[in-house]
Amino acid sequence: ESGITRPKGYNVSFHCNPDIEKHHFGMTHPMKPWRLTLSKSLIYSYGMSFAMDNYISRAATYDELADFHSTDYLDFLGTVLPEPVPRDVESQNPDLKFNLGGSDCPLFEGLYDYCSMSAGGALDAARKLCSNQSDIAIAWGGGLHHAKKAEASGFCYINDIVIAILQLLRYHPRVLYIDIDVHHGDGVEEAFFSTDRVMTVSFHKYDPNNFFPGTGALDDNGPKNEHNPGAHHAINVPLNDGITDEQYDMLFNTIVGRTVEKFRPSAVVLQCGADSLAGDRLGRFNLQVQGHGACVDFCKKMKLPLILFGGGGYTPRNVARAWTYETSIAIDCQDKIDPILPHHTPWREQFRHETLFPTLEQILGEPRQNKNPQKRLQDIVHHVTEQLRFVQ
Ligand code: V1P
Ligand code: CA
Ligand code: ZN
Repeated sequence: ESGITRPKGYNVSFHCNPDIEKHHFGMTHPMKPWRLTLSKSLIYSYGMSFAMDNYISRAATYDELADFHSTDYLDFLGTVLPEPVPRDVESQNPDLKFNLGGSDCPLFEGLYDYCSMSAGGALDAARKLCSNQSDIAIAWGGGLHHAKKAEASGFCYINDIVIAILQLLRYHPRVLYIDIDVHHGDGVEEAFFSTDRVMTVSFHKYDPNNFFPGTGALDDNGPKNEHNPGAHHAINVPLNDGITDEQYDMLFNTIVGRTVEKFRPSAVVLQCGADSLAGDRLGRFNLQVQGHGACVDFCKKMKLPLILFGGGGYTPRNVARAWTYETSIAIDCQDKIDPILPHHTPWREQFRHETLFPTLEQILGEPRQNKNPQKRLQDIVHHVTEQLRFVQ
C-alpha cells in the first residue's frame, strides 16, 4: 500500500544488528547507538524493507579485526573492564593505554561485542558487493572513521571502514572512499596513505585549534616522497561553519566528479556521517536532509558498486531523517515517499516536526552564520584540480 517496490535492475542490501543498538557510552556521551533504532524504525515505517534484502549482521571475528588492527590492541580491547565510575567530560587518565578509557572513548559494558558487531555489518556489506549479490549495500551502524591500527579515537575503537575496504581490495583494483561526516576521516586516510589503490576524499569542518581532530588541511594530500605510490591520493576539503546545501553540492559534484574521471574506481564507499546536518549537537554546518542526500544521489548515479555507511550524528531525530531519505534514494523511491512522517512510527514523540525535510528555521530558529566565502570554495576546487594532475 505504500507503493514502495524493489528498484528495477539492481539489488540493495540492508545490514543491521539490534544488539549494537543496546549498548551505551554513558548518559552524557553524545554517541547514542539507539539513534540506529530510531533510524530503522522510520525506514521500516515507510515500508522500505520490502524493497531491500535485509540481513542481521554477525560479529566480526578476531582475525577479521586483525586484518587492520594490531593484536596487542585487540587483546587489550578484549580484556578491559568497564570503569566503575564514569569519567567527567574532558577528564583524561594519564595512563590510558591505546587512548582507551577517556571521555571520548570510554570503557563500557560489552565494548568488545559492540566493536565486533559494527565491524561485522561493514564486512557483510563489503562481501555482498564482492559477490555481486548487491549493487548498493547499506550499513548505518558502520562508519567509525577515526580508529587507528593500535589506538581508539573520537568515539571510534575499530575502523570498520578500513576493514571493509581491505575486503573490497581483494576483488576491486581501485576503491574510492568519500566522507561527508563533519569531522576529518583521518583514520581511513592514514590507513591508505601508502597505496594508490585507494583514494580518500573527506569534506569536513577544519580548525586545527578548535575542532576535532584538527587534521585535514587542503594541502595534506599524503606523504609526498617520490617512492610513495599513495602520494596525492588523499583529498581534503576543509570548510568553515555554516556551509549551505547549494555550496556543498557544488563542491561535492565538482570534486567527486573530477576524482572519478581521473581515478576510475571500480567500487565506492560513502561515509554518510549525519553530524554535518544543521542543528547537530557537535556539528557546525547548515546542511539540510536534501543537501546531505544529494551526495548519496550523486554517488548512486555513478552506477558503481556502492557501500553506504553511517558515522557521526548527534541529534538523533535528524540522523533518522537523513538516513531514511538516503535509504529511499538507494532504492530509488525518493519521489514516491510522503514527506509527512508516517503516523504509526514508534518513537513518534521524538519528531517535533511532522516532516522528513524540516526547514532551517524549524531546526535552528536562527541559521548559523555562513563563514564560507565563494572565493575560498573556488580556491579549494582549483587546488584539488591541480592535485588530480598527479593521479595516474
Ligand atoms: O574534542 C575532543 C577531544 C577531547 N578533548 C580532549 C579534545 N573530542 C571530540 C570528539 C568528536 C568525535 C567525533 C566522531 C565522529 O567523527 C565519528 C563517529 O563523528 C568531542 C567533542 C566535540 N565537541 O568535538 N568529544 C566530545 N565532544 C564529548 C562530549 C561529551 C562527552 C564526551 C565527549
Ligand atoms: Ca568528513
Ligand atoms: Zn563526526
